[in-house]
Amino acid sequence: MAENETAKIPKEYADDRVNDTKTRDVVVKMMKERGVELSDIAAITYGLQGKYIPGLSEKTCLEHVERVVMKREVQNAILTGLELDKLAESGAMSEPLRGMLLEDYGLYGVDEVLALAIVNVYGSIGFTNFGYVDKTKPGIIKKLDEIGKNTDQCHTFLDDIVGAIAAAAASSIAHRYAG
Ligand SMILES: [Ca+2]
Repeated sequence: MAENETAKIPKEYADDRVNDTKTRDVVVKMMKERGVELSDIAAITYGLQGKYIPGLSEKTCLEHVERVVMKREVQNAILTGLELDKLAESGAMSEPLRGMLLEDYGLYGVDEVLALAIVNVYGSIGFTNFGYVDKTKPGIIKKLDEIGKNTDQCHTFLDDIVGAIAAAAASSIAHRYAG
């Protein structure tokens, strides 16, 4: 049987131990409540890979974003980061951390470190893409950045998480099309 041709998820990614549908639903809902749809992330992934892969669609990008949010390491990073953003907003967080998160203090840096847990899942291509989206702030990332700067909302962790998921999905696509 031509297993590789028919299987939707490549064998190396199809490990049930790292797939968690229930937590997937929780983190997707959490991101939605914070203003991010998976399709917003897929649009960034498309921006990263569309020019290199002829015929790549946003729908395919969305499938790879879905694959990324099924990973337990990714889900854990989302749960942790978004909780910290929400705690900072609610006031249930001590100083000086609260102030650093609310003003998105440039030398804080733990938001980027947490996001690397997501990027790591798909290896080295992800790092380059993550650095690129961090610098260019495409689409929803720019929007989150502006909301974070101009309102009481805190997106210190969310913007990096979104960039990391987009970068990881781009790597997943690169692996898929390289073979
Ligand atoms: Ca950030």
